Parts: sequence; structure tokens; C-alpha cells
Amino acid sequence: MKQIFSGVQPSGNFTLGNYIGAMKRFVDLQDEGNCIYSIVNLHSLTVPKEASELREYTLQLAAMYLSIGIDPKKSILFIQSQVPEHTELGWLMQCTGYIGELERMTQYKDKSEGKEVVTGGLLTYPALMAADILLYNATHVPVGEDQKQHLEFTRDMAARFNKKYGETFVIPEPMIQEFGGRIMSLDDPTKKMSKSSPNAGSYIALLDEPGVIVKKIKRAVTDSEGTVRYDKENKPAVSNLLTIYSACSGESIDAIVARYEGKGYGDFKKDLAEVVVDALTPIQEAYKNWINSPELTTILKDGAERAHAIASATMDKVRKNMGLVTF
Ligand code: AQP
Repeated sequence: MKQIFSGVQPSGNFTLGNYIGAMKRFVDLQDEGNCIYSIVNLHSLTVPKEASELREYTLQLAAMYLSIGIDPKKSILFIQSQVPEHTELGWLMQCTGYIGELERMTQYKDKSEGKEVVTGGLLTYPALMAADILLYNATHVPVGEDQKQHLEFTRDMAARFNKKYGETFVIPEPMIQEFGGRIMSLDDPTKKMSKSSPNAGSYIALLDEPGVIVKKIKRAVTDSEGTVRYDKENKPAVSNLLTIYSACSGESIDAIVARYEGKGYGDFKKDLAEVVVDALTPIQEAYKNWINSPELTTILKDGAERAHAIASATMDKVRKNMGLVTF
């Protein structure tokens, strides 16, 4: 049986990139194994936030998980900071990893570039992520392509720890989709679609109104060729739009390309907007109910208890193997 773990940061504006690259898949995986999904609020602190903002985004993400179809009867849904073993193992992972390894992470380089102030947490983020995954003996971790390097780091940490202290951790496998593993910005197909982008036109937020989605897709960059075809290298913008179309409609790229033969980008974009709106409307409807539901906190409390039971058993083993005295 697969043991599946993944997390999303509550940094607001969850995007179509988060959804297509990772969250959409979380739903189907509920029938393939034991799923544990986290709202990784401690990771969000690597870029400083207002307390009120973090609180709001945390509950929004919980509502979003439930709105896309995460079933709390099948899966464990919890807030990372409510299970203190994450920070404890996070520290032990910092002491297992090397500074050089952390400094090589492209996400650290990208997010620290040009910043006046960079938190220590931004550098050690992958150690906390390794802890998140290893605490639950995860065999599989569904993530977008941008997390591939962090997953490699997690695997290295698990192997290094096992070698030094004896068999303790399961070595997890990344689950990265070939199509949709990296959804690109609408205004620049060389950058990934990111919820913290200062330009709201570069991403589609899952809660964007239909009119906003239509506008954003209309303004999305394409190229001067005028032909709808998939060619990631020479036509990255159009290929990205085709990937979004395919992920939202369930149709193959070939079938979509065939439909737009001889037609221009205008028709394609108009239909794409419709397809995206159709995919997001049921999520947005469900969200309106979940965000105001008193059940939300009950689900998160129950999730934290169930997560804690697994995490504390792992930590007992870790402390014993590492020589951290317990009485
Ligand atoms: N553009 C993307 N394409 C495919 N997958 C993506 N993911 C993120 N962006 C894309 C995947 O979404 C999951 C949750 O991401 P996260 O919230 O943990 O943070 P992130 O990877 O740093 O994503 P963002 O949207 O860019 O957030 P900010 O702007 O806050 O840093 C992950 O599995 C991720 O791979």
C-alpha cells in the first residue's frame, strides 16, 4: 500500500499551477494509498508574513483542499505547526544536511536573489521539507517539478541517516507528472506560474472570477506563428496554454491541436478560458460553503491528532537510534 504525503504552503492565491501540478492529483491518489496532506504553514514563514494574513491563508487552504475533493474520511488533512515533531525532526535534518547542499538549491537562489533580507529558514527549508515527508514513512510524494531537487535532498538525507544510525526512514519516490508538472507564467513562459508573483496577470488563481480568467487568458503571451501546436522548445507559451487546456478538459493535446487546425489563437484562447472556468466553477462553489463551515476546524483538529500519532511513533525511533536520551 502506498503511503502518500504532500504539502502546500498557505501563501494565498493558490494558482492553476499548484492545482494542475500537484493538488488535482491528490484527489485521485486517495484511492491508491494512505494519503496525508498538510498545510505547511511553517514553510510559509520563510518569507515573513503578517500573523492575520497567515491565519486567513491557512484556513483558506484547508477549505481549498476540501473543495477540490480531499475527503477527510479517506485522507489525513492537517496544519503542519499543530504537529510539533515537524520542527524537531526539521532540526535533526539540518544537522544531517550540509550547508553546501542547501546553498545549491535553485529555489533558495531564486527566492533570495536581490533580496535585502533573507531568513535562515529560506536556506534550511529543504531540511524541514525532508522532515515533513520522512515523519510519515512516505513512499510516494506527489509534487510539481520545482520540488524535484528538494525531493532528491530528502532522499539523500534519509539514506545518510539510515547509513549512520541504522534503518530508520523509508526512502520516498517523487511523483512528478510529465504533462503539467511545471505550469508556466502567462506573461513569461520561461518562468513558472507562482502565487507570490507581483503580477497577478501572470497566474490564474483558483478563486479568480470568470471575467478575470477570460481577461488573463486573452492577455497571455503567445508567439507570432499563429498556429496552435505543441512544441515546448520553440513555442513554450502556446505549449503551456495547451497543457492547461488538456489538464482542465481531460482531452489529449493531440485532440486539441487537431480541433484548432487552421484556426488562430483568438478562437483557441476563447475556448481555453471557457474550459478553465468550467473546471474551476465547481471548486469555487464548494469553496463558498467550506470557508464558512464550522466543520473545518473539527476536520483539522482530527487530522492533527491522526498525523501526530504517526509522527510521534517515527520520532520515538529516531530519538532512540540517534542517542537522544528519553526516560
Ligand atoms: N507552476 C507550477 N506548476 C506545477 N506545479 C506547481 N507547484 C507550484 N507551482 C507550480 C506545485 O504546487 C505544490 C504546492 O506548492 P507550494 O505552495 O508548496 O509552493 P511553491 O512550490 O513555492 O509554489 P508557488 O505557487 O510558487 O508558491 P510561492 O509563490 O509561495 O513560492 C508543490 O507540489 C509545487 O511543486
